[in-house]
Amino acid sequence: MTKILTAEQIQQYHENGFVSPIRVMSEDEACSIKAKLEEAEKNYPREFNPENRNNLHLTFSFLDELAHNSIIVDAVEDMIGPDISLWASVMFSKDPSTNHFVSWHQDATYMGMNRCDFLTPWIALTHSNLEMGCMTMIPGSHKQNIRKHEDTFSENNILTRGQVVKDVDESNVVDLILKPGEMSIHHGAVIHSSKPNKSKHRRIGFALQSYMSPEVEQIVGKNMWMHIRGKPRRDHDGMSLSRPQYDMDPLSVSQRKLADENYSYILYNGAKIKRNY
Ligand SMILES: O=C(O)CCC(=O)C(=O)O
Repeated sequence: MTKILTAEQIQQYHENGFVSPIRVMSEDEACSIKAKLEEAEKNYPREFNPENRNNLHLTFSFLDELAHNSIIVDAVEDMIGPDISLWASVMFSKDPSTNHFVSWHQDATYMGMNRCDFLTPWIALTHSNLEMGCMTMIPGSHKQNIRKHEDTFSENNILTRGQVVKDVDESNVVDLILKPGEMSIHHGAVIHSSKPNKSKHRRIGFALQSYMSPEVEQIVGKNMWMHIRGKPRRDHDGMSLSRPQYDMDPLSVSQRKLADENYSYILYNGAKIKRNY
């Protein structure tokens, strides 16, 4: 018995490497989260900005609540089982009329895990459509191995290394058009990208990247895990994180600093350049 997803949605996920759209909350609730986010950016500009965008769920209660949202976690449980930890999160924000884009890539490439079958819910906090640079997927591409990625460090590419998979067959692409409060869920190995936001409105997606079962292990670097549900992980080197008691509570700030350092070590392992993302 599944909790949220239909058998058809689960089949779509396994077949295509993604499933979308799934409603998590009302549009009004998503707008209120966006308002909290913009308040946090105003109050803590150094800690929360387009470059300092990783692991914000560790220091802001409204994002921690999203990471534990029962609709999101139930959907994850339907696919990976009851023992769930969260590896990290990324706030992907694109300002209106900017050139920022995300090149074709597979998330698992630089995450340093022993396998790729983990998943990322991407929660739309605004509309996300073609004009705004929504995510685009290559269906079925998660069934291949990890392809060769070239690190470009291109200025407008908002991936850590500006990594690119070349010669992608774009004949069957699927654009994930989402309304505020909806999510998509994608597999760690599916090839995806997103184009610039040409609209007059900001596009924001919160990527809970990624929820993993205990079978998925960190083999490059150390990670700090947020326990979400079920049996806690038993990694010998991975530390467990506590939830923020309130926005920017000092313990959570120090934990996020350490988590971000570990995260950056893993993602830039072997890279020639290290950027601020
Ligand atoms: O938000 C975007 O445009 C890209 C996000 C992405 O690549 C991801 O969540 O894996």
